[in-house]
Amino acid sequence: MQHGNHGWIACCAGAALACSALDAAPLRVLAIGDSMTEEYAFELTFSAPDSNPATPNTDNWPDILTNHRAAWLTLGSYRSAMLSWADLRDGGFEYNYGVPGFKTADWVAVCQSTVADLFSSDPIVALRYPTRNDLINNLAEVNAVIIFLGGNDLKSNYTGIYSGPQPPALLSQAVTNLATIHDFVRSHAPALPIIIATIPDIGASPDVAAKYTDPTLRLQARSRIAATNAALSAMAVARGATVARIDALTDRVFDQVPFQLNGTSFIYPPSPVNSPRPLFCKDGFHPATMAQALIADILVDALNRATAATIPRFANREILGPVLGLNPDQPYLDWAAGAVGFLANPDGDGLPNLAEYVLATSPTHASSPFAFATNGRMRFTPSPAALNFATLIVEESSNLATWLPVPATRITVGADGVWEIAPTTASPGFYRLAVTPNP
Ligand SMILES: [Ca+2]
Ligand SMILES: [Ca+2]
Ligand SMILES: [Ca+2]
Repeated sequence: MQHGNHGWIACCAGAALACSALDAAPLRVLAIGDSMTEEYAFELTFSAPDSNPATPNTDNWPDILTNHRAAWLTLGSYRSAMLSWADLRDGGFEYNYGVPGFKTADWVAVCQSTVADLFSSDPIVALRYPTRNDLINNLAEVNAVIIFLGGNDLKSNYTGIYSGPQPPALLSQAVTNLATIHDFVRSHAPALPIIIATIPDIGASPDVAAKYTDPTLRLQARSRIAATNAALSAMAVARGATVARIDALTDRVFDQVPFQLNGTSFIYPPSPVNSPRPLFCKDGFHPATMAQALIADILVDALNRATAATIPRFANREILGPVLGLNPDQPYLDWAAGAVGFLANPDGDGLPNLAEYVLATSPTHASSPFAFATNGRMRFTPSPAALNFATLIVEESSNLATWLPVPATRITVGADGVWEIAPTTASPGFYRLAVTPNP
């Protein structure tokens, strides 16, 4: 059997989004939420850097979607002045009812508000009634509703969730409250698609992690919140609502250390600079722009499932580049130590640089990256870091004309990172490697 191999690269730069194909008007989306949803322009206590406290340098999901998906989606008209909406919306988008600090019970109180609230000496209570009326009016204008709450419920008694003998009643109450809010929307908009977000597990934030440090109790809290989100999802599905699994993102923050997109890693501790790299804003509690872009992606996916919309999702390269202003190729450029293109082959060994990066070989020394084990298997060890950045596909051919991916059943990746390719029964067998940057 012969084994042929040579590096081969299919490069694709970030594909331009096909805006011109749009005929439909942007989807009008209404959001019922808390500080995760209130425009970060109105949350300067954490959205702006210490050095320039009046100018936010982080964006949240409504900011990101309206900045980068305006052709597909709108949250309505925008008012930049504080208190320019005469209700709990403060400033910002017409259809954005993100109210900082609100728990699910606060939103139930808005839904159930009566004219009597207008006479309350508490200005927040007094604003419930006009907020409810505006909301009902806007439900007649929009194409979809997102209900995204619960983080403040968890914050109100995280100690009980963490170390209480039983899961606190607030957890099941949050699900009941979200059902009440859903049913309020449904009663005023019988056919409107409704998306219910799961509750972000605030235990994933540096602020909470620093105060609640016992690993066993942290796991207990995580398990109780996961059970709550399972109940919440079942409630939503039973009502015909679409579920947006925001908790999948907080699970990823727990589990992926360091958190990375295409090999660009992000920083867990907050920073007073609020640079693009920390996962959280400077308060250590609210997600910074990158995490909010991933939230936007989860919501885009839910909106597309709930409606006939085809809003493009955010690929990692778009989040790194246009959203964050980083260079999506930075991990490769750091390895290449300068401005050397993916296809460059300065050592003339037939392996383009991107293949050398993935195969952990030297771009300046010609040498085979492959070894053959005694059993005739092709063996090589790609760089784990580079495999975050690019995808490696092993292809084979019996005639050097038609190439097909080697079936996964013949590729073994060992715990030590060694790839072994079992030979084909066809003879002669040729192999080549396709390496492409991740989207
Ligand atoms: Ca607002
Ligand atoms: Ca080379
Ligand atoms: Ca080389």
